[in-house]
Amino acid sequence: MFDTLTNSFKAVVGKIRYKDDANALKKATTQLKKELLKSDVHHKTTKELVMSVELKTKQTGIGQESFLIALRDTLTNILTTTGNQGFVYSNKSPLTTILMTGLQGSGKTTTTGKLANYLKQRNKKVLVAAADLQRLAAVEQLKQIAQQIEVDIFFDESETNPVNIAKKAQERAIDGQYDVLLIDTAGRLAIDDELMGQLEDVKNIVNPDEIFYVADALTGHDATKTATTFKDKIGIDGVILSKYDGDTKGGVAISIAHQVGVPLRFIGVGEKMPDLEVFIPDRIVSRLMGAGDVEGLAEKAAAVIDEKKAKEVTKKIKKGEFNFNDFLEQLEMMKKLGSMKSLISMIPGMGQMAGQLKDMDLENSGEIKRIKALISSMTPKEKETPTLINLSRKKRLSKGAGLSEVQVNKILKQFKNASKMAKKLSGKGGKDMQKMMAQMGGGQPGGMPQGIGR
Ligand SMILES: Nc1nc2c(ncn2[C@@H]2O[C@H](COP(=O)(O)OP(=O)(O)OP(=O)(O)O)[C@@H](O)[C@H]2O)c(=O)[nH]1
Ligand SMILES: [Mg+2]
Repeated sequence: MFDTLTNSFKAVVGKIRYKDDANALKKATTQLKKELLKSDVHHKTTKELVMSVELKTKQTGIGQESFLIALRDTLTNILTTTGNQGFVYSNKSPLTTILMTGLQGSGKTTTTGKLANYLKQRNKKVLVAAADLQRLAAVEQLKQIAQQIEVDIFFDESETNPVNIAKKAQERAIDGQYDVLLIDTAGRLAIDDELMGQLEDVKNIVNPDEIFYVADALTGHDATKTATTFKDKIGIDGVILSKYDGDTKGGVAISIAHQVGVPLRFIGVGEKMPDLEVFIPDRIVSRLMGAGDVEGLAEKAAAVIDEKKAKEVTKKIKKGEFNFNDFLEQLEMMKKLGSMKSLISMIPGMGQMAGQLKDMDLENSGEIKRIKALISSMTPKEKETPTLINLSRKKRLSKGAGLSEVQVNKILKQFKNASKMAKKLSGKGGKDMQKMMAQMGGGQPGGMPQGIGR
């Protein structure tokens, strides 16, 4: 995610070897400037950043440490823009209304789903509204997302005016005592005055607490330009940078808030619902400096892991009662944590590794698909009591799940090993559930890296 930038910073810092070496500082700042521009950091931001780092380093005496501190402070300053951070609830009413805006295909609908999922995990009652009537399949797309994350949706197929949809959705949200209403709108070209006018009308009728602009990271500097246009035309309170996972340069995230004058609130780091990260400047700086984001990781895990369930499972393991239903539940929980790659980059010192790692896809990994197929072919009794599964049952399962007997045996063995190991681990206080997950998630190669998600 941030690995290109982190590597650049490392290389730059490496230029300063001795104390008070003004020449080396000059070389370092020159390279810093080059690297930032190459990463697509806006040229104005780059200039300010480099000047500030140079000045601050000189103030405290040239050296690697002072340079690092200067870089850290400057980055934090640049990323911090006046305005809200993360998701902020209304202080005017019990309902928080958010209007989602952005260009065609920028990721509005996906991000609406991701935000809804993020809020749901934090125990909020969320309603999403399908106010994109421009594209034929738009309502259907949001319906599918809402169903997938189990969040309520408001749509009205007899309605042709998005303004009315937004209004009705808000009434529904108030009546239904929802905490948050997210209104997904039609994609538009910045120059499309008609659509912009429509957005303005929606804004006037629902009076949203915040307007989010979803910017596609892959459009580079254009993301900054279009966000500025939207800010000037209708006013925005936050930017969400989508598709950051595909952005190998990464610099847009550094300069967009600074240039637009609106905070970057979230970044989208994949196509799936959990692939959304809250953008808190000092945490991001920590990641940029290769120091990870322990706070963010803990917060993410706390939102996803059900403490009560985790305890129940630990108990079962200790008693040797861990079964296939528990196994599936654990897999689902892992899925909710989102992309492995982004999780790993939050662990101190692991940023580098995340860059080399091919992302593991919990939903589509062949291994997990096979495990799921096998378990879903089991009878409820078999799921509850793994020891029931004998040779003839194995044969039936292999046919039912479309797997070879070798594959079935392999999975069952993995499960057995995992339960054994889990039992051992839970004896030591039940802390190392993750290691158990690592065993289960695919056994040997391609399995989950150990010790993640604590
Ligand atoms: N890799 C990746 N893909 C993303 C991300 N966010 C969105 N996408 C993909 O981008 C494409 C467009 O996303 P949508 O959410 O439909 O975009 P939209 O802005 O609603 O599009 P319109 O409604 O047509 O304007 C889809 O294929 C999404 O899966 C992200 O963070 N990472
Ligand atoms: Mg859409």
